[in-house]
Amino acid sequence: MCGIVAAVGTQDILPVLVEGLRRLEYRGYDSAGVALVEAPGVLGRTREVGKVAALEAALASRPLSGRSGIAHTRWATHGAPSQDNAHPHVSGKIAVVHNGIIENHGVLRERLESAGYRFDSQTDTEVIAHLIDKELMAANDLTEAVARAADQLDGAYAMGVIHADDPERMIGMRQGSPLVVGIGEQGHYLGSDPLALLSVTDRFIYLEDGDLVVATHGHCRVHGLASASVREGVPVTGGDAPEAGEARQDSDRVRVERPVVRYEHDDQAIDKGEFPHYMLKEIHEQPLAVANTLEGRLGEDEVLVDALGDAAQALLGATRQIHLVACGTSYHAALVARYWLEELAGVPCQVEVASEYRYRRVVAPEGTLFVTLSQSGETADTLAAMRHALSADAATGESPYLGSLAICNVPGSSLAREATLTLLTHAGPEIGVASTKAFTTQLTALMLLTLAQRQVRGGEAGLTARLVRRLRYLPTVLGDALALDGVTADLVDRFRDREHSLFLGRGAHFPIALEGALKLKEISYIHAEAFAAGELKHGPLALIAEGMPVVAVAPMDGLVGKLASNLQEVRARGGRVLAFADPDTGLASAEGLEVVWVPAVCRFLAPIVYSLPLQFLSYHVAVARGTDVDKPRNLAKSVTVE
Ligand code: HGA
Repeated sequence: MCGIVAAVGTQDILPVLVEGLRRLEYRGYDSAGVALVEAPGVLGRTREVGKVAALEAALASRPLSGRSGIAHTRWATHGAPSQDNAHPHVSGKIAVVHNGIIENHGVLRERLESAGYRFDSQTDTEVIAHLIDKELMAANDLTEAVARAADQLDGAYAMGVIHADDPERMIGMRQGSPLVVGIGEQGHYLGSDPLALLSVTDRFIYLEDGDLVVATHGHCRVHGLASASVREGVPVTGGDAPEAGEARQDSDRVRVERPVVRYEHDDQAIDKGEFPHYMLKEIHEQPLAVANTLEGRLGEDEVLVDALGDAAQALLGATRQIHLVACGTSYHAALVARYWLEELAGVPCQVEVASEYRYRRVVAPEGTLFVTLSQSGETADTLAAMRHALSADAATGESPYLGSLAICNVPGSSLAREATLTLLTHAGPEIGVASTKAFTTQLTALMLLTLAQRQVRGGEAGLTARLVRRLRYLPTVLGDALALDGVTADLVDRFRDREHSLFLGRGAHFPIALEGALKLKEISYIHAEAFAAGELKHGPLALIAEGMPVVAVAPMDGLVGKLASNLQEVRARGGRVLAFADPDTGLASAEGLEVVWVPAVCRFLAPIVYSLPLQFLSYHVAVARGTDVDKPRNLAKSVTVE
């Protein structure tokens, strides 16, 4: 998704902006641009379609410099990827970068056109620039003008704004899309996520919805909506005189103090190191990532429920059923967890994609816990679903839910801040668009949740203890499974020239088949469908033709015999089966069937281990087909628009 970087400092900030854009490249984008106040009254802007490298080349031939500026990588929602549609957008002396969607851009555009504004792009963003310009004529103050413009916008946005006559000031604002403020020695910064700014600071303010920040190189003031501040009990420190060069606050906002949070990071985590792609590096990081998810959360024979958060005992103790809501890969993790939660903890469980959940009336019986999953903690649909779930019901005046639990990877993200309880996955930064370690660490966190739920419900302790011991051993098994890297690299010929494929699994491995198919289509662009193998004869068998690649997930569980029969049906029709299997299954390579052994693992943890060969397979097929593995076409990492 779009990435924002902005800076105001004591020296030329172009290098900071370009480095920030490079660090945001992983999010997926189609064009990039930058605007700086080069001298009082002079805005310099450069925009290019394509990669940040193209922008850098343009800047090399026509350099820009200045002490305040904004920059952007765009993932088009309104208007095709083009130079005219690339951000920053300019109106008069104002330049704006924006992440999100302005839903009422049509009416605003008409209104602005009748007021004499000419549009140079098809974007919704350009209305923001013109609106601010128009409001500035009435308000005569940039902060006030931004706030007044924002009041007219419906939808989601994070934005950065500069003004040619005000080289010392930058303004940021968020409503529904993420934005952080970086506090540095040499200035202040804005970023869509902290990763963009780690070269200049590790101290951040995570803005809340409605927050407007005004920053010079030496000062940074956050103005929050008065009602929100009171509701959240945030101390209001307004009333002091504005700093020189700082505008007075707008009427509906008050000065608020937001905590400054230190971002713990390891610079190697955002470096590809010896690997050709982030995705391959992140697949190999899974033993460590899963060990980090487990760290401090396992006792001798049980999950340390209190280590899951202060509210965990009370919340899980009162839970009678669970609604799991997520998108994409996280949704697949939730589907696996349904099998675990119902079998191991006896908790009724419902799973739904967030984009559907948020637009229907859901009946949540008393004692329902709302659980969300999102790598970034900023996934727009998931966040909106959680807000919808926790908002008051019109009839009762209360949320029908007991509370919420967010499983995510980014501390300080919106989901982490707003949920009643947060279970961080500690996977480290995930840069590849196709999620790998975020998925297996989510599964690990969900197993911790399952066992915690089993414990608080008084489930038989022997099985809990055995599973805890196996969980502790899981990083070692995942380490063994890394050997499948080379094995799967030798299998790509089956897929390289194919346009269609099927994935099959049963039980908790059906969602793993779904995830395997998603991975393959995301990065190799081969059409891949997944089915619960028992469903084959109810339709999908019609797709099987000579040579059709069919991937089967075949660990040692009670359903493997049934799965073997399903595979016979495929082979009898000319399909070529590739089965990832446990040696104890008795499956053996034969005509139309190639079996690849996966390290032995107990059936409950097998979904985590069997994810690895499927990730490796997609990776190697994508490399063989020459696609852009880390940044597949049309996709973005942190899906912050609806
Ligand atoms: N709507 C804007 C910004 C898109 C965006 O935030 N993508 O992640 C545009 O289309 O330019």
